Amino acid sequence: MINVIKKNILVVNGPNLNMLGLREPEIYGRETLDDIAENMTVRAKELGFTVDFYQSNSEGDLVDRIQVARGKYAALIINAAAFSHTSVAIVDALRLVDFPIIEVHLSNIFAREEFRHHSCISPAANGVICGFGANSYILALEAVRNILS
Ligand code: CA2
Repeated sequence: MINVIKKNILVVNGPNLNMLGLREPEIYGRETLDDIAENMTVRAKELGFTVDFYQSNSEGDLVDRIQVARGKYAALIINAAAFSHTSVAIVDALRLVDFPIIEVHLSNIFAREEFRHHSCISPAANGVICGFGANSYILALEAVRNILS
């Protein structure tokens, strides 16, 4: 069988991240999710990757998107937003995939309210990047490059 080298990275975003840039810039920065997608596309290209960018406010949709990603991507970068702190369904879906997973957060979740200090999905991730604003996503791309090279 031909071994196809996968170069496509899936980026999954959870609830309310579609509102980025509209409120709380002191916590989440001024960039919109579209800005983040554009910057990632540029950096991914420099690193030899392409990105598929996805956002949903619904837990089931996020689970569905992760399930269909099985076997199709080089890596997954995920900001599950508030579901990071609550979702057994998302961590169960993440355990099904066969490629590296990087969890990202814009804010430093450990410097915020206590309920944000725990992430249900971190045990399924290769690593976690948080606190660097939109640059957390770029750092995640670089982590993927390092893991895969
Ligand atoms: O820091 C992150 O990236 C978070 O995943 C963002 C989530 C939050 O629940 C996590 O604890 C940390 C919230 C995303 C909500 O985004 C907003 C965008 C605009 C205005 C208000 C919230």
